Amino acid sequence: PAAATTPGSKRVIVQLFEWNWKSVASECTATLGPKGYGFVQVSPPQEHVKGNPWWVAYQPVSYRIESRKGTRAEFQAMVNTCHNAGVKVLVDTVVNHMSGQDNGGTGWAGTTYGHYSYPGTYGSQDFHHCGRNGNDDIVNYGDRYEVQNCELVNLADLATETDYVRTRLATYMNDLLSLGVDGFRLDASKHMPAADIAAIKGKLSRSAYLVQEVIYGAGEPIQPTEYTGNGDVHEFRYGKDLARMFNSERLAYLKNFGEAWGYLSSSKAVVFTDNHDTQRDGGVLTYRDRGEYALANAFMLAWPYGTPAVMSSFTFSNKDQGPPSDANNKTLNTTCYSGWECEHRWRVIANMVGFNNATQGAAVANWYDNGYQHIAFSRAGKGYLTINDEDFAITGRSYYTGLPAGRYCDVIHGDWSNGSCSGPVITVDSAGWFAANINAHDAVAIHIGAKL
Ligand code: LM2
Ligand code: CA
Repeated sequence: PAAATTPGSKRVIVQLFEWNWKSVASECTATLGPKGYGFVQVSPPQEHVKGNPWWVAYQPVSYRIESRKGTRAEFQAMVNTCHNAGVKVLVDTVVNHMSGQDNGGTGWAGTTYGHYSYPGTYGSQDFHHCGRNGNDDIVNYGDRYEVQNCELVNLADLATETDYVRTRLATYMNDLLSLGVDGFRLDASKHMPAADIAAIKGKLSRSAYLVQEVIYGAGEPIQPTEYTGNGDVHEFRYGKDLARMFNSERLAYLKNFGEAWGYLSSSKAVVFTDNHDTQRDGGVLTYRDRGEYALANAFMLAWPYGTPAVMSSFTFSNKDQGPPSDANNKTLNTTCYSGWECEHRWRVIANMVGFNNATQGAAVANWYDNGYQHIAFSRAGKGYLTINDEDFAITGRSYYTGLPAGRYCDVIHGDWSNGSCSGPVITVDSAGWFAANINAHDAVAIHIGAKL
């Protein structure tokens, strides 16, 4: 069966990184549904190695749905609750490898394992031994064979070319589908040939939204475009370039942001300011950039390139630090703004999700820039965003929106709910113009979904 490659009308994804199932469920009801998020991306749900770092989740030990984030029953309840709130569930799925522990151990749910032995699941014949670099680890990203057959940081590399491994992975994914999930973020996709992913997809019991993690590397033999036949692909260049425009270049250059920059085709790309890896590796904007980060997200959510994925983080001071957890490393319930950043709740970000939904399918029109850090554009007939990232206020200007005359809620500074606006109202005149002053490092956004 063919997997669906296109999300529905509410397309915005939010990555609730390392949230436990109980907290994801509450957030679907409290925020994600009401604010219009289409998908919640959850962290890997399978049994993993023990330990405190967040990345234990990326070392599977079995495919039991039992992790520091919760039990199978809690996972099932979360999927149901999110569906009732109108939010689909995208599961981070670790399919390229198992654990990276040389001496094995006991997993979170009690499964005893060895580096190349997962009783009842895989034996030594199910793993690659690439015979390179002394320890079978990947060193040279310029070598296709090595990237796909050697080990990513010592993680036991599954022989995804075999029917047994493909069937076992599909069995795991079909189990998740039976729990009602809507799609998969396929971890480490670059480390598997696109044909292997296609074969696994061919064994799925029903259609599902696929997002493949293929990190673009200049000059590398394995390119993100190889994977678009299977489904969507993350466009990693987007967040790095967007950060550069905000930090050291010009917002004016964003006029043709997207395919013209050499990116994947818009209909296949999933884009983000940052994700859990890039926010630790640098070169992108993160929650630490506060207002600047909010403006970058506002742009992403207003600009019609790709499917936007909003990051929601726990705060950290070192790269390995795990999420707020108890003494056994069981993840605590989320408390926003205390240990958890909850960027997806920030007024600008949450309200721009509504802008994205209201402007679906409308082209960019009426682009304006001052040559530097002040830009503006409409989504024809449906919405208008202007960002002033200059160090000075822009006053006494009018903006041509082409929108129907009327009074609109400025969703950057106010919330729209039950037909009223908690912040400033922008009046578009009968010729489609409005006048406003815009502070330094600030923005104004209006759309037809928030019209008084
Ligand atoms: C991914 N995408 O392809 C994830 O987005 C990324 O977060 C994962 O790395 C990676 N692939 C493997 O799924 C993370 C983390 C690594 C961590 C691995 C495995 O960034 O630091 O590696 O998960 O847990 C850790 C240690 C590493 C060690 C390895 C195996 O940092 O030094 O390798 O475990 O024990 C000897
Ligand atoms: Ca591999």
